[in-house]
Amino acid sequence: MTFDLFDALPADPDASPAIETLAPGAVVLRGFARDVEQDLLAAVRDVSAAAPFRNLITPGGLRMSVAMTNCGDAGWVSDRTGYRYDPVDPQSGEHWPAMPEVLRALARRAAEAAGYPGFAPDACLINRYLPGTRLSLHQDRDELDLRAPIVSVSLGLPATFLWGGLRRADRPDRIRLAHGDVVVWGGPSRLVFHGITPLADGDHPLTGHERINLTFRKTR
Ligand code: MD3
Ligand code: FE
Repeated sequence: MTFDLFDALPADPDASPAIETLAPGAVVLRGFARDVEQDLLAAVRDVSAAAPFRNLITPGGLRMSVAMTNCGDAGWVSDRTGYRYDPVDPQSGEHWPAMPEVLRALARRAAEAAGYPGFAPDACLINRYLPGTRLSLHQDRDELDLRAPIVSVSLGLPATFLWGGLRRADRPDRIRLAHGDVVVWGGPSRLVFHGITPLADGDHPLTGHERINLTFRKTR
């Protein structure tokens, strides 16, 4: 009689091939946003009609290659004075557009699937990448409540995501983020250094030559 190791393993009702753990606290949900892709892109178009994408200036005086806008009660901005979350879009002097319900609901659903129930983001930063656009290695630490995760949604062209350790000098790993992928970063992964390598050109059926990334944050 043969003994198959797999016969000895109980079925795991929570095991799903769509949930990959990258590191403690960090989970990739491949294709999780696909079922609402059209609604998400329509919402991004609405937000950017009211608060256009712009290339912010870093405190060091460099213009970022990523173009950004925001929706929600607060938006991430950078200028010569530093980084901050601001309820007002400095370009218009108006509040940022409200967070569309389809965005809020997706972020909550993804956080829950990753083990962070009750995620209530007050800010969504929307990044737009064109071929050649990159985001250099950084930490996200402008949020007051670092216990809450950050949920990121990738749409359009694929990108190579770099994620390192808690020190800038830690050699980063690379993962491919494709259309519809959602990543949830919390717990011990919340303060890892991360970035995006220069975007390769391509032609995506829904976004053409663009990659859009949404990051949902609880800033206070
Ligand atoms: C890990 N955005 O907006 S998303 C950012 O694809 C940012 O546009 C990248 O980094 C993008 O700040 C990466 C993945 C991501 C976002 C936030 C994180 C990973 C993170 C915060 C902490 C740890
Ligand atoms: Fe970041």
